[in-house]
Amino acid sequence: MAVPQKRSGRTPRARAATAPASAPSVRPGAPKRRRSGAATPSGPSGPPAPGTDASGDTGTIPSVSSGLAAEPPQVLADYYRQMVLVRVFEQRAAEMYTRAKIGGYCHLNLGEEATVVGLMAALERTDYLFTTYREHGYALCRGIDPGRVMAELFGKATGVSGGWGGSMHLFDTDARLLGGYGIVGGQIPPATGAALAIAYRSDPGDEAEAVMCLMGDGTTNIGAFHESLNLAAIWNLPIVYVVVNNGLGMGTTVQAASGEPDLYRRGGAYRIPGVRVDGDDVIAVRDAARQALHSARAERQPMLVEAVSSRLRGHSVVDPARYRSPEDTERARRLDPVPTLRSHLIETGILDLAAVTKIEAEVEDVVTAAVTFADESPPPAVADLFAHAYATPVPNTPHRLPADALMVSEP
Ligand SMILES: Cc1ncc(C[n+]2csc(CCOP(=O)(O)OP(=O)(O)O)c2C)c(N)n1
Ligand SMILES: [Mg+2]
Repeated sequence: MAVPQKRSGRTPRARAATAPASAPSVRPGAPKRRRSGAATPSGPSGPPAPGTDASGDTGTIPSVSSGLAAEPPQVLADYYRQMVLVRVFEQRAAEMYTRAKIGGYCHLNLGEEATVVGLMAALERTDYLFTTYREHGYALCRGIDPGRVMAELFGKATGVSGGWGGSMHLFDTDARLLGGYGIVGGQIPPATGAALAIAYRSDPGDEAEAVMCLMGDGTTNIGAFHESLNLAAIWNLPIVYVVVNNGLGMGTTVQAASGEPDLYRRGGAYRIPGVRVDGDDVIAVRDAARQALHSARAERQPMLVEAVSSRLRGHSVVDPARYRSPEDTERARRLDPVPTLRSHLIETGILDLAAVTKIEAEVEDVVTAAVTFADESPPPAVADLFAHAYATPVPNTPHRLPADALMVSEP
């Protein structure tokens, strides 16, 4: 397969087409160019510069956020509204699960709202998003109607995936949300492939498309993570891998599961620069993601962002999280980004109590309307049972499958 070549000024497609067939895409042992603007690694005599890898080898980048203080008030108010939307939507989803309106698996973003909103604020409409099963909030902040998201959780025909996907498989090509994956790490190869497609079809630049691929901390131990990062590095793909580090992969801590628990450094083996950011700070998350996306779209430099966050509840709605210590649970509550931003808005006079309460009441109404819409929507039609399946209906009918042309000889 012809692949994009390393560090070409030309587009990958043009370069691949003109490069001699025998030319290796990367000279073995050739030093890679360090990303411009990256923090300079310190020499052997001094400590590493802030944000750099201790070995000075991976080209990590410093945080660029100027913090909440420099942010226009209306932007902060909008982010607060979105965080409250995620919070209330997830609380209501948990309630609907206990009422048996939602079946199957259901994982919530409770506690991760600042990370969710910050990451989605960094994306352009033209960017592509691949995510995990813990993705309701991302779909909402990508602008998908809350009613369609809730209807998907209910398994209704009006749902964002037609009721076929459920909580873990939200998908919307208009919003460029390409899943929602229930298999841990399942999103990483297709996300990397989407970045490869972008690299083939278009030139790098400030307006170019890019891919954001989300995953949890536990996912960095999956083989596909390493294979994909390696390909992204040698092919110069416009992709940002984001690790949402909530400290736990189901009940297993990062320390117990990861040989390198500093997850922003896990791209180091592939010379992919990484940055760790406070996932409870919506502005810090947005700015780190924006900077990483800029490197991806303008320089075709794949990047890794680690957002350190906490989840307030169990792994899924049915997990009582008995493996967590009371101190850990208490810590997560203390760091809860929603009341933290609320207090900041009031204390700094950006919004008064009445304005904050109004936002919260409006969001409650939006979520109530979403639940009503989902509840009153019809289930998918039985006649459509096999509409999205590659297999033929049972009993088998002689209709042609996508791969048939490869298997049968045409007359
Ligand atoms: C390939 C695969 N292995 C195991 C599982 C079961 N499983 C579901 S979620 C999960 C933990 C993932 O943790 P993390 O990546 O940290 O994401 P988080 O749930 O914390 O958001 C596991 C092991 C799975 N779904 N797929
Ligand atoms: Mg996790």
